[in-house]
Amino acid sequence: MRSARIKLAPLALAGAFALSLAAATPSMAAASDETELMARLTTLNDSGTTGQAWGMLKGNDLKIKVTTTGALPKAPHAQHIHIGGTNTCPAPTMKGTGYQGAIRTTDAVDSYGAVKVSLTAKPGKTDASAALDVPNFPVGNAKYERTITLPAALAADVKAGKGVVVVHGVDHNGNGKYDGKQVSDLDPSLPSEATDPAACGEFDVAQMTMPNGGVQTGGDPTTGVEYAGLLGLGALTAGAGVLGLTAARRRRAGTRP
Ligand SMILES: [Cu+2]
Repeated sequence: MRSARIKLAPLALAGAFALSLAAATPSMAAASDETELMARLTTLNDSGTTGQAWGMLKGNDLKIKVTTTGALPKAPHAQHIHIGGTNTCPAPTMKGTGYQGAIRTTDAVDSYGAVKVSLTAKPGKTDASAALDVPNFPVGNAKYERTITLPAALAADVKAGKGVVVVHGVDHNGNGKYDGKQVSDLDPSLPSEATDPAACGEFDVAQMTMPNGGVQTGGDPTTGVEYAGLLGLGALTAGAGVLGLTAARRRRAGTRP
């Protein structure tokens, strides 16, 4: 009986789905205190620097990773979580007070606020006092990871998605190093190039994306939303039910393999 085999397949998949979900992401079912965060870092000041940040906040402990590409090689790049202003990145087209209209760090405080967490390597401090702890920042492209215990108020802000990850250091004149006559708005002993923002990304709470790749062959954007809603209620078994529904819908849509 051909039809019986077709009906069995979704059931087996549903079981696998429930298992993998329970193993991989217990936090979802528990509706726990873990918050996942993501930022896509986009270029400011034509630096050519892009990157991404990922975070997992558990209580007040933030595990954070930052990677960048296109950062000026062999030069330190200060990196922070800023909070304040509108908790957003400035438009890349913003006119600043820096080199040929470049955005300097303080030009954009209305957007991303002040430095609240300094993303230094150990043994650097991680509060605002370490904002320019040059020896402990990544040199060239970042491949950064650290777990930082935040003050409770900051953890709450990060959890609310208010953080903005900013990577600094822009070689405006393209000569391969930080120099130039203009001094930094953060520290007059440094050239402005050393501290101007190079990339920025809003550290948003990650949208819940379900591991549906093994089930769907694509095409139905609404099923992901259904999963999210049901799982929000902590209903693993309901998830299996939705899978059955999805399979039925796909058959109706004539997308059987
Ligand atoms: Cu910063």
